[in-house]
Amino acid sequence: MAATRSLSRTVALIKINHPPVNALSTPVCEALIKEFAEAIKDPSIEAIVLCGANGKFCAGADIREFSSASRRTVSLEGINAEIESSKKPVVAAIEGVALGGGLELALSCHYRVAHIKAVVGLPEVLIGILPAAGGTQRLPRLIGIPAALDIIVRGRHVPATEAFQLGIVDEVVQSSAIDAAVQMARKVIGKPLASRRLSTNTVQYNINVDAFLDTALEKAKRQFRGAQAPLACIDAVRASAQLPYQRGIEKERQLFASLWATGQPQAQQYAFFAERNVGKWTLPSGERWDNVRPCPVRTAAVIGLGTMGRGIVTSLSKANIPVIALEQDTKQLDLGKKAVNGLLEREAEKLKKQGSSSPDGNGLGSVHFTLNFEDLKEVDLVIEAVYENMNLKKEVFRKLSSVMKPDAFLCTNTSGLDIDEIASVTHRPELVIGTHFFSPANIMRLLEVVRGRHTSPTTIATAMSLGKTLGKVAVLVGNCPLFVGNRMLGPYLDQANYLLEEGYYPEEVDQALEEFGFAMGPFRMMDLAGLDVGWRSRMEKGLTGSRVPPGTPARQREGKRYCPLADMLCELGRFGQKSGKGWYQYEKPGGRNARPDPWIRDFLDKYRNTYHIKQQAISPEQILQRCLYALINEGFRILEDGIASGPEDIDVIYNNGYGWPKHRGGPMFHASAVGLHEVLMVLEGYHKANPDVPSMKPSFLLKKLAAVGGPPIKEWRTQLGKLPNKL
Ligand code: 3H9
Repeated sequence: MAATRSLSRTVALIKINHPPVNALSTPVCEALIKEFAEAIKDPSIEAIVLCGANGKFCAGADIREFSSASRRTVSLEGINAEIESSKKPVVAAIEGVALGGGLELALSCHYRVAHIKAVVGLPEVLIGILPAAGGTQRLPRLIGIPAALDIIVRGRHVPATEAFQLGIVDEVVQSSAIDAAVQMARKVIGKPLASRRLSTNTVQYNINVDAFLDTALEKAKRQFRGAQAPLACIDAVRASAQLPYQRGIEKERQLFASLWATGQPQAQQYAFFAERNVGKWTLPSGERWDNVRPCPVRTAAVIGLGTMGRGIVTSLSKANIPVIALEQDTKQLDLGKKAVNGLLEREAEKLKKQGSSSPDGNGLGSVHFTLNFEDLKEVDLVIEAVYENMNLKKEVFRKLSSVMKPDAFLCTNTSGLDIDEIASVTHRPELVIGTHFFSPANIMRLLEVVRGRHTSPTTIATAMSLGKTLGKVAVLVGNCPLFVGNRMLGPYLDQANYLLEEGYYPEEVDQALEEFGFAMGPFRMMDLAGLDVGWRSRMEKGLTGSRVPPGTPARQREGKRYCPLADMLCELGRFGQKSGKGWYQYEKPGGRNARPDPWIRDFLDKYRNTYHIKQQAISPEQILQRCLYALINEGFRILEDGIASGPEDIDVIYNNGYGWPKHRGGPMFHASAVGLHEVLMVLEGYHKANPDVPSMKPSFLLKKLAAVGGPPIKEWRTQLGKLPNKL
């Protein structure tokens, strides 16, 4: 039964029962309508408590129904209006979550009681829509415009204690919220309900609402770069202050429909489910997420306390896992310790604010700093995060293999080195795995988990489960140079560099990609990461520096186009933010405010003159096509090589690790939305005119999918089934 009713004397208890999160599917809504109607009609019932089964109130509308052919036939706001107008008091008993339509349902009840560990919120904006069952009209009527706007536009989860302070819930309890709600229901039987019906109230404010919302709108336009849902949320909240309730509801409905027509909700809802699906990994041998048990990680160690190591230690400690942090000498250890302690202090402060610190500590795992490898003997899992150099990593793994207990897992935080080569120096290659964190590792949600040739299913299960414990989105990928995210970045950055050769300036290319929605354009991103990182790797490969054979043309390597601009900047000490100059200039070394640099303009003009490069007229649209389709084409090659198990995996990586705008779903989703034939035509045209850029040669898989009419992304896997799988 989607919703059931039982009785506690004269109080009816209506329970939503739709595992796993009690989402409001059509059958649930139909059952709610029926149960409420009967409870309201039944003369023996004096009050009603609404709750959810299995410790969860309700996670909102059933998102799966939005995209299905059988779009909702039942109006959630209709149900809410029925509940609110009931003459018998209705109390919501909130346990676990009351999100989206779940909170809207609770707001239509006359009273709300929450368990202390519950969270409430209107996170619709995160899936490309707005609360459309009265949430944008009732919440401002309850807590005012600024607080409601903050919750609706950011889609944040509000802990019960804060919800109580804001007035969203009437009581917070440590024990059963259902029992407390029944008690409250009994207390309020016969009391007047008029003031408890939020739709009949007016929004209270003592601010200039228009000016306040205009400022919020401008800020949201800058912050969310092209995402329409936050702007629609602001419009809807404005309606709550300006219009009577019913007209506000009409506005909410109109805004919902116009958002749907933008295609953004479909992209964000695809991304929502993709994030959940990537956790359900499957190996070609049949082992899967649900038939391989992960080993518990009770203690962990981190080797190297550079930027990445510090973030990883903090991340483990945040998950309440005791960590041993190891450095090679006292100076590095002291530096690392100071930095980690600073990060941990900030985390402890956050936990305190959320009320999550426990009475016996600050809620963080202990960190022990050491110089001694022997201290790692008993640890369950180690993450090596030393400098990105194969010989150094092998030296560390040799030591780890001899020191650590035989069943300890050995993880390497590398952004692209060969896992098999690292594993080859150990006695236990089956326990070696890549864990590619993204900087800052205590904040960024992505974790690429890289399977080596010998990595065992248990090791995979353990690394994937650790990712979840750390609050990350872990994606399993195969072992190849640069794995998935960084491998796709190569052709994208090449195109960005070629655009400079052809007449553009860094800020123009960045602007086009930032207007598309990227958090950062390619040149600002390179400056942030440090230009010297790529330069050193190109020197090691003999692409630049003293190992380039004499007579090699400046703009060619092995017959392929090569852009030496970044090398030239590095030779001049322009490494990006860290040196105060790179593609941009900064206020000081380590500064963050990128300003266009006239020196760069001059440098590029001279460069183009030297090599007699004719300026080309390229539209911003073409900038996007060249950079994005280069990235996408490499994504198809990755699928072809069996390095990622599906397009969702690639999209989750880009959405969570590379600043891809979520309202565009991810690069592979974008390709399917644009049309694979269109992508193919552009790549073919470019490659024909530029045969010396092989990365733009359309991939076999793209051609194959385009040839069968460019099927929707969810059907690509059928085609992928016949390709190799390196997972
Ligand atoms: C809405 O309410 C619109 C209204 O304003 C009015 C419209 C007219 N529907 O995340 P998890 C599934 S829009 C369907 O792994 P957790 C999820 O896919 C909705 N399915 O667990 C997964 O399935 P599977 C507004 C949903 O404990 C399983 O549940 N609400 C929904 O880490 C477990 O999920 C939201 O946006 C749903 N609404 O986190 C809330 N929610 O097992 C979205 C979850 O097959 N949900 N599933 O992979 C969440 O934020 C998290 O899922 C939640 C639990 C915090 C609830």
